[in-house]
Amino acid sequence: MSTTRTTCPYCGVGCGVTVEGGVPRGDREHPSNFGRLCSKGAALKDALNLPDRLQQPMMDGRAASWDEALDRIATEFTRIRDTHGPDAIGFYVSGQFLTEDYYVANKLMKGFIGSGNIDTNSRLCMSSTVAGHVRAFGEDVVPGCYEDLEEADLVVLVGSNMAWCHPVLYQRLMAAREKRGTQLVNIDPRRTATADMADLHLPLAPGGDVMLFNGLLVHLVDAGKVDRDWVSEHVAGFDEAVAAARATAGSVELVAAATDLDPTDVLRFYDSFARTERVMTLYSQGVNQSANGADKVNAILNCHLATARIGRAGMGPFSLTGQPNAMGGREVGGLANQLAAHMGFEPESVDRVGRFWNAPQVARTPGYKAVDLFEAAADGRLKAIWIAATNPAVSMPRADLVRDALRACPLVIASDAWPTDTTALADIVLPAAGWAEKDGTVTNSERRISRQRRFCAAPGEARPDWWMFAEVGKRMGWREAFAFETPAAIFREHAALTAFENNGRRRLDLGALATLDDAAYEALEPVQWPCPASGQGAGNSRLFARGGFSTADGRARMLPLAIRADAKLAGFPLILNTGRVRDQWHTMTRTGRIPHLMTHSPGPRLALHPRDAMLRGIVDGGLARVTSAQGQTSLRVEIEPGLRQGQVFAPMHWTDQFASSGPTDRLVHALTDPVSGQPDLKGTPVQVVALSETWRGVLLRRRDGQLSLGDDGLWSKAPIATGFRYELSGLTALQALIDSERTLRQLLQIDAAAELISYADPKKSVFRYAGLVDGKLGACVFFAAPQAMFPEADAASALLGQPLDALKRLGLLAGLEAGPQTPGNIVCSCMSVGEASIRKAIREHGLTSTAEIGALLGAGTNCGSCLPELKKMLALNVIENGVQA
Ligand SMILES: Nc1nc2c(c(=O)[nH]1)N[C@H]1C(S)=C(S)[C@@H](COP(=O)(O)OP(=O)(O)OC[C@H]3O[C@@H](n4cnc5c(=O)[nH]c(N)nc54)[C@H](O)[C@@H]3O)O[C@H]1N2
Ligand SMILES: Nc1nc2c(c(=O)[nH]1)N[C@H]1C(S)=C(S)[C@@H](COP(=O)(O)OP(=O)(O)OC[C@H]3O[C@@H](n4cnc5c(=O)[nH]c(N)nc54)[C@H](O)[C@@H]3O)O[C@H]1N2
Ligand code: SF4
Ligand SMILES: [Mo]
Repeated sequence: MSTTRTTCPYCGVGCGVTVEGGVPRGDREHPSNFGRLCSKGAALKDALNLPDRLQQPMMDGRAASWDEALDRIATEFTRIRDTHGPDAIGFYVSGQFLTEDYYVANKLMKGFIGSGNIDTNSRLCMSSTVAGHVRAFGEDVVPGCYEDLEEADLVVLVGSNMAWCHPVLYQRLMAAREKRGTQLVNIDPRRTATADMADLHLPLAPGGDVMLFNGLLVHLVDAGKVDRDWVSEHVAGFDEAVAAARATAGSVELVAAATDLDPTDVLRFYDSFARTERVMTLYSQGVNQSANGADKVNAILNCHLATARIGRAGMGPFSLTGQPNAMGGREVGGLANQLAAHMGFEPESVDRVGRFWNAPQVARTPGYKAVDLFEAAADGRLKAIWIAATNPAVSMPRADLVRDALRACPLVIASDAWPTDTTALADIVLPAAGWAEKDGTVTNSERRISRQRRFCAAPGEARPDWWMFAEVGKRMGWREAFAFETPAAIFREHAALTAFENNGRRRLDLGALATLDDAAYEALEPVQWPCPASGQGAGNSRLFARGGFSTADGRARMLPLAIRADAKLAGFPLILNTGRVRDQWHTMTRTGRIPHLMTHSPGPRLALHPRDAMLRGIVDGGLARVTSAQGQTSLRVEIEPGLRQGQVFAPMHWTDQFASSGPTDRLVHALTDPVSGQPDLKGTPVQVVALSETWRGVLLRRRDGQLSLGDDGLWSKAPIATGFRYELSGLTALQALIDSERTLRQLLQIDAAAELISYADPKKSVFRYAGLVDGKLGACVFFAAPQAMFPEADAASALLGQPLDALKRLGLLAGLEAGPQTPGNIVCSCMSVGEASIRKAIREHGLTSTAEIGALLGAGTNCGSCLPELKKMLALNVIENGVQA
């Protein structure tokens, strides 16, 4: 049986995966995960062969050949470039590209079409970190590595829900903590699964991070913790940075008041940071996705630079990257404000890259950043846009404007592996080969390059992204520049460019990899850069301990940072925070099609603080309308005491394909950080009002398809093993729906010939209908008053597609099939163990540890992603039932 070693396609931890007999498992030898996978990684087996793949190029809604599609793109691009200039064309690509895809797309746009207009979803993800790194270090370099987490004595997590978003790395941290007692501080307005595990949680007012870290800098100076010798040798701007910090955050009381934190907690954090030499500050989207994201990054870097806690074992600032190849995209220069290989648009770099590519018309200026790119498409400046491996109709702020932009733009091309809200608006849809079907490399959060290897054939006509861009390049007349035959050839060219006239000026140097032959590329083991041809400093996992920053004078920069006033908007008194849930990946094209990954968070929810809910007369599980200056939607509410009052939270994942509420980004404002251009996705002013729900329902069907619920019907969809489960609700009388047999038949997807059976108990507002095709259950729908739970639906789902005898029919309609108590929301998705079962077992068996839960129920014994939730339930049991843990 052949074994393939590859990398997980989800988050930036970059876990190694071995595939044997078509079954992916954690790679025990990979230095990211040593065999572990999280719930998403553990479900990779189910991500192979998912339904609905795009398999054929489509033009204007009809199937086309690759030749037709690529020729039309090349002809149109050439015409547009000749008529309107190169800046009338834009590419919007993705951190889910492999480095090789990215390299070719960047070369085509910046080198040959001759515009800077290629930007990526990394603009929404990492660009504040890139800007912060460049301002402080002179180059976008992550100074540390994963092992540092295991060697630190204090880990500060800022704006990161690592337990859910970087679970395997989080498990490594937890394992190290067991051994060395690592202290954990979590800085997040929301009490997340990560905060639950922290020694200290600072629920700061949103946006308070610069204030908090300015205050920390002042405290470090006053506590005598500055490494004066190191700073005088390796840092510039110390005095200015400290003066600005003192002017804004001169005392703990001031900081506490401005961030709405308890002064004792602030002091506890400052003291432990000052006291502990080995401190790591990990951060992600609570830092990056802000109107002052770059300043937040530099506020953190300032504290590490002042104390020389950088590039040494167990210390340093560390940005947790989101996408599997967020880093690779930064390396090739996929952001509109970078040119290539960590070079910007200085004339010297433009000249160097131009000579390397043998391209006479390299872009000389940065292009549009994501938000501007779609504005340019909306107002006619862009005549063509090519979107690949990202779903901006869902994931961009002001998503409705993005949709309008796609409708307005004369030529929209989208490459994806599944149909999405974005491909629905494209003139040309190109079917992409996905994970398992293509070869290349990705770079994880710690600068480690790993191979993704192909082990399946792509379905139908699907092709790798690099091939599509190269084909268009050739067809536009640049045959030689795009004559790539393999990903290995692309990688060699990319590696050579990083080394070209580098002379130690850029830390990104892959010179040693530029000469890999095809066999060596095939066999490439995970490797951390720098990897210069000279071998000097090769594979250094820690950088900058002895200075040597990539600035002209070799010194790092500390920055003076001002405090930004928060944006208040009359009529929108609450702040909408957005982010992720444990088992979903972004716009759900893969994870939303895997039944057991939909059980942990089965539908979109708006989390509300109990007091904000009470003030609005909203109950747990009730419906609410959320409105912002950008748009509005209706969502089911979950009361969450772990929120700050005044803040609401909604996941970013759901789309028009999965729920009537559609993308949360319809509500989100497009305010951007002035330095990085990254949108403030965590801070949209909104208003929330109660909606009165008149009925609720659950529909089970074999097949997906249109739902005929009338104008005000709300729904969300989840795949189940036997078909699809829809949660329904209404705002007007149910009668209109159930009085029409036609509507009912449409809902149940049965024609007039099929048998429709029903049960009604109007006094209790209970109505049940089922459609039978050839005696087998095709679909059923249960309606009841709001607040109903529908346990009978879980039982009925097993009957879908099964023949129903008279007894089963009766049972189904009478709701007798409910069976044993429902497991509740699934907490452990690997072992399918639900919240209700776990709580019951803890209570009845007096369980006090996750190990005991594991032994009894199996929960938490596989990937470990649910361990934080299990610990929380154990703790809650102590509080609720007075049991000693
Ligand atoms: N399960 C899952 N994992 C993923 C992904 C996924 O889709 N699903 N996506 C991957 C990607 S691309 C990314 S970028 C990462 C993101 O990983 P994270 O950044 O950990 O995830 P988020 O949920 O976006 O946001 C993190 C936290 O920022 C907090 N926050 C909001 N405002 C502020 C603030 O002003 N200050 C501070 N300090 N905190 C604030 C939020 O409350 C939230 O808990 O996850 C990666 N991993
Ligand atoms: N409100 C709010 N919005 C956010 C965020 C937030 O926290 N809050 N987070 C932002 C962040 S950090 C990120 S990273 C973005 C993510 O947002 P997106 O990038 O839009 O999300 P994905 O669903 O990952 O989109 C990837 C697409 O690529 C497709 N795909 C998969 N493999 C391949 C392939 O090999 N080739 C091609 N061509 N296509 C492929 C998938 O089917 C999917 O449609 O969302 C951003 N938007
Ligand atoms: S932590 Fe999970 S999603 Fe991230 S790379 Fe590892 S297995 Fe994949
Ligand atoms: Mo991201």
